Amino acid sequence: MAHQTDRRKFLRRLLAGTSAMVLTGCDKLSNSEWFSNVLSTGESLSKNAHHLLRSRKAMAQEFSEADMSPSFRSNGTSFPYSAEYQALAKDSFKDWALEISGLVEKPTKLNLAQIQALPSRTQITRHDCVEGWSAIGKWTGTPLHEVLALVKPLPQARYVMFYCADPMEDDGTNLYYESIDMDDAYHVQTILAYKLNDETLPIKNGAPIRLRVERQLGYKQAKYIMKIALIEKFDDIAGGKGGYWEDEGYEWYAGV
Ligand SMILES: Nc1nc2c(c(=O)[nH]1)N[C@H]1C(S)=C(S)[C@@H](COP(=O)(O)O)O[C@H]1N2
Ligand SMILES: [Mo]
Repeated sequence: MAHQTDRRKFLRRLLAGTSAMVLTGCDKLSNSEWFSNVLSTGESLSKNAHHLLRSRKAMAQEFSEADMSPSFRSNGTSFPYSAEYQALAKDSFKDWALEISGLVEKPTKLNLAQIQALPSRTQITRHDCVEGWSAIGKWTGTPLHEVLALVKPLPQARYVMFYCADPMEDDGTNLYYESIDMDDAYHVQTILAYKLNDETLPIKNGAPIRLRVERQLGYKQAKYIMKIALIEKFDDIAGGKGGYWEDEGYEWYAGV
């Protein structure tokens, strides 16, 4: 009995302490380094716990031909208006070449034929856009790990940046861009897609190549890729958040 009373007293004291902190101390505490350290530790703990439950190598669900959407809509840019892109498109991207540089041993330039000569992967997956629509499409492309094997990332490389052809401002500035980490870069379903539903990738869906990083939301699936760079940190790039929509406030890690 005595033991229970003690316990009740203890709980009451604990609650009182908590609400006092909530009512009076919170602002002051959140400014202290101690409190924000505790908060960020909690955040990274739950992130790690999440990754223990579902490994970064886990596969996105793949579907059958019967599940495919009758057509795959276009969202965001449907035809980059830059003169450079228009000229490349006119010539079916024969003069297009993908530069892969940054923190790599062997910076490389690959044209479309060279990319298509590498081993390919085909996958039927569901695309989920935060604007509230989904579509199931069949993608064929070169696994990014095949390209990484050619350029040999240096140990300090932490992210892969994708620079796109489409300006997001009317004055031609602010090109769309995205980034993923090395776990996603080496994921077997991460491909540089050049076919959609067994056809040459249409311009509206990102020709000549677009990223498919399955298990991530639509805005990570960069279209119209012109350049890839391996980097250590993106603080100095555009808005510093690792992607066009991230700079506007979206989450950088948009995966499950
Ligand atoms: N370069 C570029 N990539 C982009 C976008 C864009 O506007 N430009 N939009 C993103 C968004 S929000 C989505 S949902 C998908 C749309 O891909 P889709 O046009 O093939 O449907 O591409 C993503 N990648
Ligand atoms: Mo989207």
